[in-house]
Amino acid sequence: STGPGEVTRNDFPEDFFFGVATSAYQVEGGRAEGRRGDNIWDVFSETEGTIVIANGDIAVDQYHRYKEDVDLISKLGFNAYRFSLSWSRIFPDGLGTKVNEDGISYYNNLINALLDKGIQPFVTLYHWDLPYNLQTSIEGWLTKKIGVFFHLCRNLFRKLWRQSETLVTINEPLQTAVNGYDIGIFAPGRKDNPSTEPYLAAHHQLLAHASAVDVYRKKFKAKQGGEIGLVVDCEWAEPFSDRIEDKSAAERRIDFQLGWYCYKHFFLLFFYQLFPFVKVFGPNILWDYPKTMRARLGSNLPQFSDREKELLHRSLDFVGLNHYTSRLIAHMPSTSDQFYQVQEIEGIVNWPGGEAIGPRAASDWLYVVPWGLRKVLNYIAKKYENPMIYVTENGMDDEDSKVSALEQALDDKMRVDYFKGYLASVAQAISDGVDVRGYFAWSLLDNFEWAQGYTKRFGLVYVDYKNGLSRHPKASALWFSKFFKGAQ
Ligand code: GBH
Repeated sequence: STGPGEVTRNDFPEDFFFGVATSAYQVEGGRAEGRRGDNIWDVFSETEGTIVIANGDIAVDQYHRYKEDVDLISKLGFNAYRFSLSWSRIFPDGLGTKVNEDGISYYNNLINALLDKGIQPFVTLYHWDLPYNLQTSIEGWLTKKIGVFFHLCRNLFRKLWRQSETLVTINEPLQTAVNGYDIGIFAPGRKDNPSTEPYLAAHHQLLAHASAVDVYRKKFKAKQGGEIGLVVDCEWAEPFSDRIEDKSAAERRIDFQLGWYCYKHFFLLFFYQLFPFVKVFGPNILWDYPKTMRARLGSNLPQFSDREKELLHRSLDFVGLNHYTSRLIAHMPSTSDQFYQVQEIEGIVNWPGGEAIGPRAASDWLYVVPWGLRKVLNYIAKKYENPMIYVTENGMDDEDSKVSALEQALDDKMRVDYFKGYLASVAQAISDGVDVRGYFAWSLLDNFEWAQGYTKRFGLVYVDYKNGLSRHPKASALWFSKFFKGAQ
């Protein structure tokens, strides 16, 4: 087997995508420019008492430096860039009726700059920066009316789709549901109704996703080709022990991350569509929430109509997976209706003997466990009939306060080992038969790390916040360049 350090470019198919990823609010800045409307993070980061100690008003200024950043991506040798569109830059009031041409042209320019360099754009429509007006006027993701998302997508497809071939509707609906509506550490910062709101927010994200995919399929795909999917985040859940309770706790943990947003029985549905009369007598195989969730949440988990289930059922051309870390999971009786308690699980970072599951990065949730990625990839392949998968995010952070000199920041040995280990794990999954088509390192640049502000640095490229936001490739960025040239 391939151990860390032995992974090479030849372990991946020739047409494999190797990219870097970012999101609009984390890198763009230009808050007051180009007639961009406010979003919920603009307001959340100004609210006293949130743990955010900074904001994305300027961020790392990609709005003005996109050409420099595209050159950088190209020089390093990546062939794909995953970024997101700021919804309120294109529709300042979020409603999808009045298009702001300044926003459209910014993204057209970015996409053209990428295509000029032969870099494939992977466009995410929504990475957490909901137009503020949609939060105040219709309660954001809590109501079905958020289906105005539909209009957003329709217009975007018309204006931008032609130039980009891979589209993600929503980034990590789980994080919006849980951090936005259960513990409230992310915008919109709600935490008073943890037994209902996370499930409504998730439900409406799924419906918005499904209707966006439906429009895209009917109006654009036939003419323009391309592919569309959802990005889910999933840590690997390794049973803490061989006890049956711990094994099913670990299964449950994955249901509450992945199963919440993915479908099963794709081929059976196809068969039902060919022979509709069979469906009347056959088992109900339409998409639905996992049984483990229904059992614990009952009527707090909303219901789908059959039509919605069918839409969702065929809504993924690919699964986008964000994966950073793994955790040991043990059974723990439920103590409250909060998200983690409801699952009846406990996440543990030390093996029974006391040894850590892996070295810790800067963030307290991020342990380096390369073998976990191979396991998640195999799990998805097995459970969901071997779908096409992109690893849409993978990476680790350094603590800003521990960086005292530039040379030290650029010498990121631990990150080099992280990427070696995780890429080897992807290569192993591919030889296991998993259909992985691309891999994106998070992130191109150090950037605004949500509730952690600028205190955590995930970049392959260092951003000097005290020196004009200048960009400096770290050893890990240079490692990728050598990896692409086959000179390891
Ligand atoms: C990704 O989510 C996001 O898509 C990306 O925007 C982000 O920059 C990246 O992670 C790195 O965090 O209590 O404040 O420490 C991955 C799932 C969700 C994992 C939030 C960490 C804890 C936040 N992440 N979670 S905090």
